Amino acid sequence: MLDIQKIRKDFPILRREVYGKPLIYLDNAATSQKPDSVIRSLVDYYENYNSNVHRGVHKLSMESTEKFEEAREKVARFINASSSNSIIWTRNATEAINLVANTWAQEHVNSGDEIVLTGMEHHSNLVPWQKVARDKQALLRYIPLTPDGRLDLTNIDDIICSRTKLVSIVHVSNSLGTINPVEELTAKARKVGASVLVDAAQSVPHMPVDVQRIDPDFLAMSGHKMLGPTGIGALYAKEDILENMEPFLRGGEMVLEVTYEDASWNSLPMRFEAGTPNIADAVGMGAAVDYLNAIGMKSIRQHEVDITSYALDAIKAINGLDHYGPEDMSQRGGVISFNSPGVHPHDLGTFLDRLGIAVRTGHHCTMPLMRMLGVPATTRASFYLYNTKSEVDVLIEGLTEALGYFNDGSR
Ligand code: 7TS
Repeated sequence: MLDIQKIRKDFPILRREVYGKPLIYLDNAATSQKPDSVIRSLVDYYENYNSNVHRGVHKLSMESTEKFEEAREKVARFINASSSNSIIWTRNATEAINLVANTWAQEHVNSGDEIVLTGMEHHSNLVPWQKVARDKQALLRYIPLTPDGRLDLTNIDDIICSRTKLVSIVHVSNSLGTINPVEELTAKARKVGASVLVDAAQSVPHMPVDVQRIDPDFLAMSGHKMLGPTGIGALYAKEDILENMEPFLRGGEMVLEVTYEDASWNSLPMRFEAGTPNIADAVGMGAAVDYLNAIGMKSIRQHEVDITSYALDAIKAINGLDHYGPEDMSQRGGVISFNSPGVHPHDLGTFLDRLGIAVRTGHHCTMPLMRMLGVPATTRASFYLYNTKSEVDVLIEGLTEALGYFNDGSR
């Protein structure tokens, strides 16, 4: 059991009020809040050893290089990567996926190849592949969804087939909360010789993720969704694949030898990190990993299971509220999207905001999924390690009050 009250003390922002009410932050799928240790790691960097990495013989540069590379090690160990050479710093999960689309896919996807996605992808794992498919005359295929928002694997052996070059799938859906069977799908991809990318933006922050167990070729994540700073994320890729990939951006840091005519590439991981990297925020992401490890990912997952099932039961008990995604908590993360017919999610979100409750409303960057669900948008509550059941109670009271207000026939 997590000591939530103790954890909450580590997050300064949770002490603030909005509109005179205590902040109830339920928009963690968009971005998480930051503990003191992460905030302090940024201040410490700028106050004490700010310096460029990998180039100085001076003390500060050696210190920043050490801390920067130590953070990479921490991220590698966090997802059980066998080498920190497999971790490429990016700005976020979006950039990690675009890196693969602009390098590996340019070389490996050919006319007539198929790229398999799911019906619940975030635009980040959809739009880059649309461009690859257009450029290469490849075909995008989608694993369809069941009515309760799981992947429908009935025809999976027809979808993942000998024409499949890449299976690129979201691990945990940011709109439905569904946890997808990425291990099983990776094994299927392997059987037909296809490569695999896992969009782990919503899984790595919330549950133990082991890249040696899932065994993808690529995995994308964002620091800001896992208590780290914005502007930093990572691409995990198998080392032998990175060794054989062309660089993405070209310039300083990523080269070994440069002549007026040509250049050769630096060793991994620098080959994929042209220019001065985001040193401070990488160090901050390392501090976030330390914080999560100290709490324990299994305990965080268990807390989210408890709080999400508690919230789901209460939401189901509210008349006239539709909710999406699987009911079985073994297949669901800490996200609940809901809708009340006749009440626009934006109005609902605004009503809740006035009560101090931060939720996200909109299409959550999954427009095709919204279209498939037959709604323009949903209201979404998403939980993290610092949320409490009493915050859920306030959400439920607020929802009940809001629905009474908007559905009042006299209005
Ligand atoms: N993939 C998934 C599954 C996501 O949920 C998100 C962000 C991304 C990729 C992109 O992450 P980024 O850090 O590169 O932006 N999802 C959300 C969300 O649900 N609300 O705001 C951002």
